[in-house]
Amino acid sequence: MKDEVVFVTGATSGFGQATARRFIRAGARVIATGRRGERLEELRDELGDRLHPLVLDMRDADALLAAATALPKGYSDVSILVNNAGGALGLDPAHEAKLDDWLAMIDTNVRGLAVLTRAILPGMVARRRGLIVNIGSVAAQYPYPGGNVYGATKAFVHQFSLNLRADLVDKNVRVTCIEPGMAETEFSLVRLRDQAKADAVYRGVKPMSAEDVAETIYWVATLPEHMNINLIEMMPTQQAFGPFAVHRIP
Ligand code: NDP
Ligand code: 8X3
Repeated sequence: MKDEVVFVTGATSGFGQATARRFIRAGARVIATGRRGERLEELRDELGDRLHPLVLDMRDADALLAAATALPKGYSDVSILVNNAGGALGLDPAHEAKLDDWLAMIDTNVRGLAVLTRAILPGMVARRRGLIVNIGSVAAQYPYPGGNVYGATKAFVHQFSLNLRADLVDKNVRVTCIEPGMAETEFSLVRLRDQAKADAVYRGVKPMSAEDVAETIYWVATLPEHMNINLIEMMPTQQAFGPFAVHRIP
């Protein structure tokens, strides 16, 4: 791992923060991004100077492109890109959801992820070395009430990951899409904007942890170079699928 430069988006919390810790512990250098600069500074204080904090808003395409071309010495040859930043905003039915929430999810989970990938990928191809891990969701595959645009953004992540594989088959650049189910992070607090409601999501369940997902990302990154894991879908044992909804007229 000491030769790896890992670019982790959304490292101020949850999966991204646990991923930054996991790769630093293994000896890699990590570029850690997010909007909350103070949390990135705290992470550097905790993990040391192999972590490069970078304040970035995934909705700002110009900032993403500029950042990718201005990485400091020792961090410029990104070998692993973990496209993790994002989340869900709201759980309202489509006809009541806030349009601003929809646009913010599209800008972050889709547009930002695509822009950053486009910025980092040419270097990987030129060096014939790289791994992109995209964080999707079970919401990409299984529709549920209130999942509307969030699930659709993750369906983009799913298909984009597979299509990247099609383009990169002869470039020695690997692509994996990881699709988690319920994991306890700040995800539900951000989505529901209410601590009590967020706590209720995890009540009586042993959800996955941020570390569970980070360990999976790390496992993917430690596989032999000739192996590409295309997709991983993971859930807590206490989560599964429901029946189709049928609206019956009385
Ligand atoms: P958290 O809310 O704990 O972390 C989200 C991270 O994304 C934060 O670091 C946040 O940083 C960053 N982020 C969000 N919006 C932006 C933005 N506009 N610009 C830059 N960074 C941003 O949630 P998770 O760790 O759970 O989520 C990580 C990913 O995993 C997301 O893509 C989410 O959709 C996905 N996921 C989560 C699941 C879960 O149950 N927890 C299950 C399946 C998928 P900051 O606010 O500082 O900018
Ligand atoms: C997060 C998992 O089931 O809340 O992507 O959509 S879920």
